[in-house]
Amino acid sequence: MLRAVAEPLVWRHRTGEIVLDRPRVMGILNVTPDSFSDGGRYLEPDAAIRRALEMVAQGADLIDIGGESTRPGSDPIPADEEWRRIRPVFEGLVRTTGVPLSVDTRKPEVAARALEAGASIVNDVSGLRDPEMVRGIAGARAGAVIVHMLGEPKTMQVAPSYGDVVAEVRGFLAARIETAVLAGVPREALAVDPGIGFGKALDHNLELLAHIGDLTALGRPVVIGVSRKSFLGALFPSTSGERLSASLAAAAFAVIQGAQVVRVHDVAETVRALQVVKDVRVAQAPRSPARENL
Ligand code: HH2
Repeated sequence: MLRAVAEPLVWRHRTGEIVLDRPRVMGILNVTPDSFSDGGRYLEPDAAIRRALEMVAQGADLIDIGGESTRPGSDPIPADEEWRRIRPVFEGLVRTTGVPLSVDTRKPEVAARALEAGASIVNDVSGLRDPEMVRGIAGARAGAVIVHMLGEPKTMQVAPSYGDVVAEVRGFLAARIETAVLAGVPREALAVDPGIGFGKALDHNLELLAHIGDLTALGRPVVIGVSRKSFLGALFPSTSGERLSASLAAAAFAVIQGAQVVRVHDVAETVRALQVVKDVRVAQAPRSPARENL
């Protein structure tokens, strides 16, 4: 008997849409002096633009550009400084690539400037809590990633505590989707992210990864950011640069569980790992008439 093949989700954004008929790779570009893994490497706009184009050539489906580190213990920076760092990168990339660009920011004024400069999606690790952020996204017809974070980067890793982490994160994301939709953001413009490492102990991160199906049940694309993160270092001692194999395993596991977008530093390696997942899935359903949708 033939299996019914579900229609792929579509993620609409300011300049088009992403059909999630295969897992997508979001390349990380931190234009900061202090990001936990690539801090200081791409502060110079030309180096940042070169790195973004390299990730596109390696198969990145979108590029996520941030000017403020939100690593545990980090302090916020002023909006003007954040925008000063990323402005030339947006302006340069809009002219040189058609790949959608997202702005990784918690500040509505930075998001607004980036959308004006050509960004398509706002990736907000504070989960669209600020009504001005939601209004800006609705007005610009931008896409958005709603990320769950417990507390603030400065203190979020100080004894984070949940009753049921999966239910609480899911409840938060569900509520933020409805608030954004009521404020005029089309549901199809929204993606959700459990915020691995954002106010979570090791067990919380593992539980969330183990239950991604509870998040895909929200009906919107699930974005997962595990790349080089310190919870992997809690499983075995390592520096962020030594976590490639662990990051690939976690990304592949997330995709097998139903995550549609993975946010990564190591684009070329992740593209290959996800290709293996895709090919094995195709072999799992040899008689499906729509193999390309797997
Ligand atoms: N993680 C980080 C930043 N932004 N956005 C989403 N949607 N999901 C994530 O898990 C996520 C994110 C933190 O990682 P990174 O950007 O590599 O480091 P830093 O915050 O130090 O710049």
